[in-house]
Amino acid sequence: LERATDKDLHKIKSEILEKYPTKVARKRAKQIVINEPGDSNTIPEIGANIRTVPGILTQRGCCYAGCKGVILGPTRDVINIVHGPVGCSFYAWLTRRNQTSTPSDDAPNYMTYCFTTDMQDENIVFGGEKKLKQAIQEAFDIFHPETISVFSTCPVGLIGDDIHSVCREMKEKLGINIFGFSCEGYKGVSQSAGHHIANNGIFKNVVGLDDTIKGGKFRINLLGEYNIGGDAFEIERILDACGISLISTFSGNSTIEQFANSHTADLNAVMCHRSITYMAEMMEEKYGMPWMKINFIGAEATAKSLRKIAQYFEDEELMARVEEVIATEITPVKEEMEKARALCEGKLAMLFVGGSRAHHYQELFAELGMRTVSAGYEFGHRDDYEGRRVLPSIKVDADSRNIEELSVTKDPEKYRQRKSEEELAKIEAKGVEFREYGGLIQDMKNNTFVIDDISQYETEKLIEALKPDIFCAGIKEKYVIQKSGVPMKQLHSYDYGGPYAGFKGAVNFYRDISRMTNSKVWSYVKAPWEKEPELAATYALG
Ligand code: CFM
Ligand code: HCA
Repeated sequence: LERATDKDLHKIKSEILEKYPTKVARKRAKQIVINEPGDSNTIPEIGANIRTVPGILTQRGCCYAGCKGVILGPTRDVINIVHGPVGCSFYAWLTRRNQTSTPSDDAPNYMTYCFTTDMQDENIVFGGEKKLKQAIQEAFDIFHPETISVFSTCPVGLIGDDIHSVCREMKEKLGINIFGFSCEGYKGVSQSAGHHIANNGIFKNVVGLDDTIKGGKFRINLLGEYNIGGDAFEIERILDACGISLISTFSGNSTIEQFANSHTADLNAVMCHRSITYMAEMMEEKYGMPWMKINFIGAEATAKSLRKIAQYFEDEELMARVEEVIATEITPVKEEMEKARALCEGKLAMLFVGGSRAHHYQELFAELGMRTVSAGYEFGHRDDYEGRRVLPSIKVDADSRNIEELSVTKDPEKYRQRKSEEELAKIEAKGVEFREYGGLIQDMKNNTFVIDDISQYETEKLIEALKPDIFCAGIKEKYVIQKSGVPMKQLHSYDYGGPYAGFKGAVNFYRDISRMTNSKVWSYVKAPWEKEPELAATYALG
C-alpha cells in the first residue's frame, strides 16, 4: 500500500491525546486509528457508535435529526408534524438542501412547510396530546394530505405523551394514513438511531400498501440517495438513459406513493449503507428482494455501479445499453478530470462527514490524483469502517420504540443458515456478490488517520500537524477551518453547489475542488492578533 504521508502519526496521536484527562484519552485512543496494515493486511479495530464524552465539541447531531431531517425530510407528499418546541421543527426545516421535483401542478409538495405543535411549558406540565390531536386535525383541514407523520422530540419522551395512540385515534377518525416516530433527540448516541427508527416506521406503515406493477423490464429502488444539491436528478437521468426504471428512492425526490409500491421492484441498490441498509434487509426478509451496494460518487464508481446493476439482470441488451451510456458520458468527464488533475495531483484532503460520504468522496479525490490523509465518520458503526461481510436480519419492533443497533457478523455461515436451500441457490445462481464490501479503513492508504467522531480540538490539531490542502466537513466546522487558512468544502450541503453525483456531478466537483485548492486567498488569512500583536495582550487580560 502506498503511503499517504511521511509524518509520524504515532507522535501526532500522542500529542493530541496528551491534553485529555486519562479516562477520556483512553476512550479517544480507540477512536483514533492509525491505518498501517503493513504486511499482515489485517483491518485495525476502531471504537465507533459510542457515546461522545460530555464537554467535547462533537460534529454529531441527534436521533430526531436522523429520523425527521434525514430519512423523512426529502419526501414531498407527507405532512411531517414535529411534536415539540418550535425550535426543533425550525432546525430541520429545509436545512439539508434536498431538492424535489413536482411532476404536476396539483401534486402535493409539503416540503417547503414547517409543521409543529409548538409545545409550551403548559404542555410540558399538563401533557401535549390534546395539542397534537389539534395539530393533526388542523393540518388535515387545511391541506387534505393522504399521509401525516408525527415526530417526538426530547420533551415528549420525558413527559410521556403517547404519540402512537394519538396517531391511531386520528387515523381512524380521518381515514388517512397517520403514524408516529418515537425519535426523541436523546435516544441512542447520534443521528444513527433515528435512521433505524425511521426505517422501521416506513417499512411497517407504508411499504407494501400498493401492489401495482409499474415501470419497464428492469425495475430498481435506489436506497440511501437523498437528493442533496440535486444528486438524485443526475442519477435519475443516467438510469433513464440506460433504460432502468426507478420505482422509488429512499428518500430523495421521493413520494410516499413510491415507498408504498417499492416492494414490487426487482432489486434494491444501496448507496448510503449507514442510513438505509436496514430497509434493504427488511425487504429482503419479507419480500425476498435482493440488494446490492452501489456508489454513484465518482465517474469510475458510477460506471462500475451501472455495470453491477446490468450484470444482476443478466440481460445482453441492457448490458450493451449501459456500455453505450458509459462510453458517451465518460469522454467529456475524462477531459475535465485530466484538466483538474494537472492542478490537483498530489494534494492532500481530509474528510470528516456523516456515515458514508467520508468514504464515497475519496473516489472523487482519487480521480483528481489527491490523497485522503485522514477521514472519519460522525456516527458510522464499526462495519462502516471495518467492512461488512454478512448482514444479520433486523426485527421490526411493533412500536418502533426499541432500537437494537445492528451487530456485525463476520461469519458468512450464519447468513447461510438463515436461508433455505432454494433461496441460497437463487442468490448464488445470480453470481453477484450481494453482501461483501470493504469499509473505509480497507480502502484508505497506508499511514493515514481514521478518526471516529472527531472533535473540534482534534480537528485543529490535525490541521496544524498535517496541513491539508482541503478539509471537508459540515457547517459547524466550516468557519473555524477557513480561519486557519485551509479551504473548506461542505460535503453535506455542497456549499450551495452540486450536484456531485454521477457523471455531470463529477465534472462539477473537479471544477470546484481545483478552483478551491489552487486559490491563494486562504494564505492571506491572518488572525487579528498576528496583524496587531497588542490585541493578544488585550485578550490575555480579558
Ligand atoms: Fe447517509 Fe446522507 Fe451520510 Fe446520513 Fe447525514 Fe446527509 Fe451525511 Mo449530512 S444519510 S450517512 S445522516 S449519506 S444528512 S445525505 S450529508 S451526515 S454523510
Ligand atoms: C444532520 C443534517 C446534516 C447536518 C450538516 C452539517 C446535513 O445531521 O442533522 O453539519 O453541516 O447534512 O444537513 O448532516
